Amino acid sequence: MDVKKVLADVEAKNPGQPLFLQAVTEVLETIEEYVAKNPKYDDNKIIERMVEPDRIFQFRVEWVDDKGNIQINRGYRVQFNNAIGPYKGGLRFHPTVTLDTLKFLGFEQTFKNSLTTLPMGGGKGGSDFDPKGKSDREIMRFCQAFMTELFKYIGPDTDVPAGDIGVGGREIGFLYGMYKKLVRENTGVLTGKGAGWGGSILRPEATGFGGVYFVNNMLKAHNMSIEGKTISLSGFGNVAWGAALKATELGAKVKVISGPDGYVVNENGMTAEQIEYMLELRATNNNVVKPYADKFGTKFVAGKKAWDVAVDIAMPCAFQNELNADDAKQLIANGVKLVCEVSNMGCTAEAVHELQKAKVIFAPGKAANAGGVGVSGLEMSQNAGHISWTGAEVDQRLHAMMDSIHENCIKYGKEKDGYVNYVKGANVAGFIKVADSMIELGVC
Ligand code: 2IT
Repeated sequence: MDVKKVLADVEAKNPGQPLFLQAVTEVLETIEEYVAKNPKYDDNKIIERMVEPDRIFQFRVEWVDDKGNIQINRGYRVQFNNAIGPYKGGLRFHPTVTLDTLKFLGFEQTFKNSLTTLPMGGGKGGSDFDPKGKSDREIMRFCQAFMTELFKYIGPDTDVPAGDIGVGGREIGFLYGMYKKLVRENTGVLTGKGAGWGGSILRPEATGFGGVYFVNNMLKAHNMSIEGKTISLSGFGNVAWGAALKATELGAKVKVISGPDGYVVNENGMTAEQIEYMLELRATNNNVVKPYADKFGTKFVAGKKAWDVAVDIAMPCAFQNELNADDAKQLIANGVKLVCEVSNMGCTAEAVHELQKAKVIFAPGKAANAGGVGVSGLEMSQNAGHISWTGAEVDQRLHAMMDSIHENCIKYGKEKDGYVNYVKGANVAGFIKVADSMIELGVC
């Protein structure tokens, strides 16, 4: 594989899509060596086939706001690769969403889902709809309008969406309600459903819990423990909430959480009440963290990122490219031991380079946040079997998935000097399963 040529082709064919190009570049650069050693991949043009999504749907979503005005948004579903199972991946509702965003996320999802050990292909969807400042009824009407188009392209064995930024349990409820009305079926076509109507126990916590299990595995592999470690989390949404809950339970101190407006400092870690309040904050649809500081009397630093504060562990849990090279240098100068992306592509390529150069233990989102989609896969299994597992059963399977991903990262990512390149490990391991399946399935 001539990486430079493939990347030049991807750039030429996908103009104005820097996020997609960033995601593809990271994968191709880290799997290059493995692909070169195994000519079957080039013989079957696997790379060229993998960087092209299977298909993309784009549609108009029209709905009426509380004032009676007609609103128009754009909706998408990118079905990226279904070699190993039905398309699977979240829906993002955020004003920055473009086709570029969803192609990068769908591409990442293909590798991540492969790592989970479950048979799930990669997909992603969403809209430029901005939930900020919207009433619950407006959110409901938007979700219903979105589903009147999306339902044509999805199905429990075809494509199974879930939540992502801006889409949580409330939105999945409104989406699923409309889906059921349209198709008159109760199937597991969406995951992240409520526990009373087909959802899996632990799905809301799964991304954050899985992220912390992965951090724990990384620390153990480097003869350290999570107990007593200080942590900064960006965001206060579902992912940061789950991470705060599990990290605190395991004896770590969550020192920082943040929002687009700034960050708050919890000098002694977080209390159960403070962790619970994160959910309330998200439900206000205001997207600010300052009310947390007002409520609990903690320090609030306006307009700054979480990465300013000295901690042992930094976990980006909010948005792509939220941690850049300067942030990485600041964290390194402050003695950070480990950086774990829990958001998808939370670090810029330059930041990853800085962290790896300084030999900071670093994990990419597609490995560390796979517990979310992993438990979505478990929700699909429960729905297909018309059964529900206990929290303990789901947690045990989540643990097993995160352990497997960590082992694979070590297997394919350990370098000669002993440093574990988790990015390379995750990409190679994720690639092998999808690529080999594509070969076995033939050109079709
Ligand atoms: O990025 C992700 O893995 C998700 N948003 C979760 C996807 C899913 O299908 O649960």
